[in-house]
Amino acid sequence: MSSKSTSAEYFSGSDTLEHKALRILRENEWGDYTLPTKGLYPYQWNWDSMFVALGFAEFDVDRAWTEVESLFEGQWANGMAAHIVFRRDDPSYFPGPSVWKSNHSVPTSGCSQPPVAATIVRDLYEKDPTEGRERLIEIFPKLMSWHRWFHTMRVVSGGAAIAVTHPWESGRDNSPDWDEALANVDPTGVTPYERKDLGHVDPTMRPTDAQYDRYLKLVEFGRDCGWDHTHITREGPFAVADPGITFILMRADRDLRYLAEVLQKHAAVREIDGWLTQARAAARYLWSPELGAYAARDLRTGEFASGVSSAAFLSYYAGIASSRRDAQLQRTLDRILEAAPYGIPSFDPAHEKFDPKRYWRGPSWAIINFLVARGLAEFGFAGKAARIRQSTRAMIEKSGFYEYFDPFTGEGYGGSHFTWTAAIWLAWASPETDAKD
Ligand code: 9WN
Repeated sequence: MSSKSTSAEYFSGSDTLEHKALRILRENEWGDYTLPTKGLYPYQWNWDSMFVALGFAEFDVDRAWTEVESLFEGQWANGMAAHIVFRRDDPSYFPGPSVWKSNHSVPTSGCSQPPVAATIVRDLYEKDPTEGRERLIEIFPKLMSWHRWFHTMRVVSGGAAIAVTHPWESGRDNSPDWDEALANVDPTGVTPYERKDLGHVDPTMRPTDAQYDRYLKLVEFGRDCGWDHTHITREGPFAVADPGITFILMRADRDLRYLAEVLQKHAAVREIDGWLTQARAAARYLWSPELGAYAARDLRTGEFASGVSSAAFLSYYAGIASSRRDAQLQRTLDRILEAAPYGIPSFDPAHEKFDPKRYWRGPSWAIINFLVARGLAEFGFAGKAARIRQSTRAMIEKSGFYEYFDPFTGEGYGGSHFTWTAAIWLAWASPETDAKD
């Protein structure tokens, strides 16, 4: 284990970024789980927790496993690992458990989030296979049933790409990827509510009220049908094939398959192989020749999103290679990285909908940068991966541990003291991690 294990230092007031990052993780710990950041997000979020586990793994692998295990306290009987695990009611966030009404014994939201967990479990296991084996045995069936849920409940019949039925499920809430499909959600009659996020963050950095009305309307639709996920995906007002979740799940399937081999779970290996037979068809469905990139696609209309989001470049992370498409995809990526020194911008800077400040409509996010760069490095694009890593490092060095960053100036936006940014610093972006190269 690295010098990070000498934990006395991080409460000693040392001002190195490494110690600040460690403090951010510890200060946001809430027993066995960790908040994204106090105030703005006072509960356990699904993919946040998994990135946080990666950060913890740099100095406390046992605590990292605990973070993963606690997330699955919010797993439903049908397999879904919920996007928020509430456990209690906190007035600083809306919508809370009384709005979602999940009917799960630990109150949760009613949708899921990008399934990075199996990949991170593999990372934890590989750090210490001897210690990790018992924990892997426990968590493995939970990961299987969550992936099975995606492959059955979030696929529209005959399709291969994974659908999101709420922008919150994608983890990229107000991305222009959802604009057209969201415009078809009628917000009439939504129960009046008060936004809490605007009490924490400047409104120019957050989704609009019109978007929030539709987010809430979709929650009401799910709640009113008793969270019948089959019905929501097939008949609900919003179902969009998401390159983010599709590619993240594809990668997670491959890592889960590896773990199934480790545990000699032969039936599981066969089941995962069945899921992976859909991978190429899913990628084909999401490819837009006009955009020169993978893109979200409205499952109700077949229409592609109007522009390129950073999720387009997760195909490498997913293990998808296609020489013809990749040549075009690389040109698109080069163009976007050239335009934005603190890339990857979450949406194409050349597009009219790009906004460098507003959440998933332009800002650069450390977690996406990490995932995309990881995939690029695995496919031999070492220079580009290093460039994305350097710009992630630079924006954190410049501004601190913000939720997201201006892709032109590196200025930090949204919540501060943000745990996933701290975790990505510790696991991947800090100069200390150069030793791993
Ligand atoms: C809704 C916690 C979460 C992230 C998401 C991000 C944001 C929530 C919100 O914060 O979403 O889930 O209220 O804005 O978009 O990716 O997991 O950090």
